[in-house]
Amino acid sequence: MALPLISVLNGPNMNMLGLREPERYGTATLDDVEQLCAETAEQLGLAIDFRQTNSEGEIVSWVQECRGRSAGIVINPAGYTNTSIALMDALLAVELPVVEVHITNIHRREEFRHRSFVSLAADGVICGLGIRGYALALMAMVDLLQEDAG
Ligand code: DHK
Repeated sequence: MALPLISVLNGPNMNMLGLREPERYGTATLDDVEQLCAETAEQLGLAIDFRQTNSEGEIVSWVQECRGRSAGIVINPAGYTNTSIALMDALLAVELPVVEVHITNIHRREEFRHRSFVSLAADGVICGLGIRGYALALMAMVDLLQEDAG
């Protein structure tokens, strides 16, 4: 039987991980994050589709494509977290389990980062735990899928 497919979607500037503000975001690259997700998914019996874009329209389209294709979405919306009603609406429209991830603790940062539109469409949020937040999000996703099935 095919493994449940989890879409792991990353928003703007996440391609700069490892280079951008390493004191804040760490030195791991997005390739490292993808590898961590792939290893974690293998251990958990999941398949992943890992992507990054700097475009709001593209991430909205990717979320829409998840409907009927993916079993769940792990998303680091990055700068679109606090601005994109379109992304929130797309996440609500697909009716899938959603786990929101931020590498940094957005609540310890500027006030404009505290309000997340994406959180209004997410089952849960993991922030401030570095890139391991992605692995934790996949673990949480297994539980969410089991709850949905049961
Ligand atoms: C990444 C970004 O690019 C910021 O816009 C968010 C998030 C925080 C992160 O911590 O992964 O505010």
